Amino acid sequence: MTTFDQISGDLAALEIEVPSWAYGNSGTRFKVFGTPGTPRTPEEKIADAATVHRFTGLAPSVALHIPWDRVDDYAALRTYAEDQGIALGTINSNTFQDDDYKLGALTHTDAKIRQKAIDHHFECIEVMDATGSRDLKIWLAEGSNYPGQADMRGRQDRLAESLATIYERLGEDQRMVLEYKFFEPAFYHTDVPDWGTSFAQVSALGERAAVCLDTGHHAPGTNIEFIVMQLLRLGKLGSFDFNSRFYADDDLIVGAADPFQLFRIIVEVVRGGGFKSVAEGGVAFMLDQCHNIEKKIPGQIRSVLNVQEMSARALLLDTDALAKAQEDGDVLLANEIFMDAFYTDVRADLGEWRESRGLAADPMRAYLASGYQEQIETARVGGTQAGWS
Ligand code: LRH
Ligand code: MN
Ligand code: MN
Repeated sequence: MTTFDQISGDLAALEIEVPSWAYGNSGTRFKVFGTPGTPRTPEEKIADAATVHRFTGLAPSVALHIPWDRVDDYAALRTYAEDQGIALGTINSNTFQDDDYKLGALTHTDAKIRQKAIDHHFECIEVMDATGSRDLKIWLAEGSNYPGQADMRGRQDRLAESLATIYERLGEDQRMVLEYKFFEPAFYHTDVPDWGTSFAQVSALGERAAVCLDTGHHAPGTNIEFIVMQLLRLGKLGSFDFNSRFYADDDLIVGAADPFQLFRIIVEVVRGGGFKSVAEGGVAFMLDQCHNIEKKIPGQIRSVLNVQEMSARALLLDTDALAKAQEDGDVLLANEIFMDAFYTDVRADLGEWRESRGLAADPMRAYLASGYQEQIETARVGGTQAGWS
């Protein structure tokens, strides 16, 4: 049996990047509900992200989305974040909210529009230079709605060319991660619909390009941990966008809909050697979520705690005993060992572990008692929309 003491060192490597857009108002295409205290500026989003880190010790960086978080002076934004105790993380490009991109961006048949989309990515790389960010994350909304509408093959070729042009612009210490999604907003075909396409595209680019796996971007029933295993095996799992879903890309709190799936995913990350700090080359853990009806900061606190809890359980898996049971062909024992780790209640141990590191045993209660929520609700009026809904 693995004990909690044995895993506490590994657990300390856990870093979860939070998305700036989780702090803005968001919703569905039916309604965006305003939430009191919502940030009005990128700085206020960063302050909220820093608050999540202060209470949990788990979220040392915040991802930005350009243009949602566009500012005049990114170096100043970086200093602002560092003064708050966090770093600016992944820079997300956005080619899904411009009329010019209705029929495609990096894949468009018109070279001028492709260049415009490439230039946007060059701008993102300049932002990264100023913010000190390592990763450029690309998610493409492009595809088609009707059979025959587009030449899927030609689009794939243009995509390869556009990505290569962007990749060449990256600095030595920068990476590109290419996110896939099986549908939405395109409903017939999507240009990067699955891990295989993302893998093929990033493999053609080179060492510093990898796949981003958003847990909400697969068909229901997909064995996501198999994909995690395969990408780690191939050395191409760059990052996660964590969230949970009941139906499609619901962007609910990670671990809320299916904690067992989150556990299984993290087991494969550990198995594949990816459970390390980002500095040591681990897979980047990010959240990509929205809090449409719940308060945003507590929603983010719950999310990072869920990841921590499932990470602890995954680390507790007795891998030696499991390997033996697997080799012996002992189906039921192997499954029992696996489930034992999943069913272990780590909450009390985690509480003590946090206290030993100067944090509150229960970060959620500590935040709610801190007065921060009341303070922002009074001070901020007219918070911004996250941008995508
Ligand atoms: C697309 C996506 C992608 C975007 C984010 C806002 O569904 O997952 O990562 O950048 O949502
Ligand atoms: Mn995503
Ligand atoms: Mn998504």
